[in-house]
Amino acid sequence: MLLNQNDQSVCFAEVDPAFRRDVLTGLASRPRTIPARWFYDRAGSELFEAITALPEYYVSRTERALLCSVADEVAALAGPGRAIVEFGSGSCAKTPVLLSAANPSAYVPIDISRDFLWASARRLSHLFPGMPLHPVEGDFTRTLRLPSAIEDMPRLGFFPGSTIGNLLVPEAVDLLRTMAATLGSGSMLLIGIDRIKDPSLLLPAYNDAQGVTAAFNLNLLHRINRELRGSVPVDAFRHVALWNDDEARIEMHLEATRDVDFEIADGYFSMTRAETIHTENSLKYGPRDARVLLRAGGWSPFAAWEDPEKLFSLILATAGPDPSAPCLYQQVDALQNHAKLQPSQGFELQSAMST
Ligand code: AVJ
Repeated sequence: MLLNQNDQSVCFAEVDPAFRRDVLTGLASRPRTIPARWFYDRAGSELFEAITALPEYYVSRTERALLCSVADEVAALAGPGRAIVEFGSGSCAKTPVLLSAANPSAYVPIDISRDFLWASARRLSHLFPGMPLHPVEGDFTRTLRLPSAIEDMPRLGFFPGSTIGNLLVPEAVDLLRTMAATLGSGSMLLIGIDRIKDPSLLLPAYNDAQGVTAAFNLNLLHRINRELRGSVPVDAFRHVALWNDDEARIEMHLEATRDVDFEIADGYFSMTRAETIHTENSLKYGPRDARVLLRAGGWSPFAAWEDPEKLFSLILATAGPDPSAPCLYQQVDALQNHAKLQPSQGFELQSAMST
C-alpha cells in the first residue's frame, strides 16, 4: 500500500478553516493534540481502508462477521417497515448485510464527505434497486432534520465501526443524545463498540507489521504540509501506539525523533526530541461500560451480541429511558460469513441485567 504522498494537488481555497484552526491551536497547547477527524483526507481514507484489511486489525472483519450472524435477529427485534439511518456511512462496507436482512422501508446514509456519500449511495442503489434511498450530506454531531419522505416511518439508527471510540466519554454521551434527537422517539439504534481486551491483541492492531497504521498516522503531517503550507520534517517523526489502561484507550502519537523546528501557515513551532503530538484516542468498552454509556446517552440497551472471542460488541438499544428493559450479551457460537442464518438459539434471557 504505497501512496505518493505529494502528488495530490491542493487548491488552497478549499482548505477547511477548521483544519487550520485545530492544527494551530492543537500544536500550541500542551500536550499537543490534533483531533483524529483530520486523518481522513483522500490518502488517509484510502490508508484506513487498507487498515481494515490488515491481519492485525481484528475490528472490521470481526464486526462484519458478527453482523452477518445476527442481522436476521436484529431485523426481527427491530420489526418491519423501519427506515435505516446510517451515521457516517463512509464506504458503507457493512451496510448491505443489514439492508438485506432488514429490508427497510428506506435507507438514509448521513456523511459529511460528499464524495463518499454519493459514491456509496450509487453502489447501494445498484445492489438494492427497489429501496428508497435518501442521502443526507451533513454533520451528524448536530441534530439533523431527516428527509420528509421518511417522516412517518419508525427509524433504526446504524453506527458501526466503533467510531464512538474516537470520542472521550462526555463527547460520546453528547453524540448519542444528538442521535436520539435526530432519530426521534420510538427509534432504535444498532451500534458497534470495540471491547477492552488484552493489550497483546490491541497493540498490534494499531501498530501493524506492514506499517500501514504508521503511514496513516504520518499522513496527517503530509496533509498539514500539503494543505497548510507546512514545513514539517515528516522523517523526523515516528508513529507510536500505546495502551492507556487507566482510560481504557489506545492512544496514537507522533513522536519527534530529534529536536525539530517548522512552520505551518505563518505559525512557528519547535519540538524537542521525544515530544509527541497526540493524534487519536480509541476508547474500548467492557459490556457493562457500554451499557452505562448508552444509558447516559439517552438509550436503553435492549439486546447485545458478541463474537466467540469477545473482541467486539453489537448493541441494539431503544430511544429513551426504560429501566425495565433487560439486556443480555448473547455470545454468537460461530461467526458466519453470510447474512442468512438458521433460526437463532432464541432470545431467551437466562438472567436479566439492567444497568
Ligand atoms: C475508525 C475510529 C474505529 O479507532 O480503530 C484504526 C481508526 N485508527 N487504526 C479505530 C483507526 C488507527 C478506527 N476507528
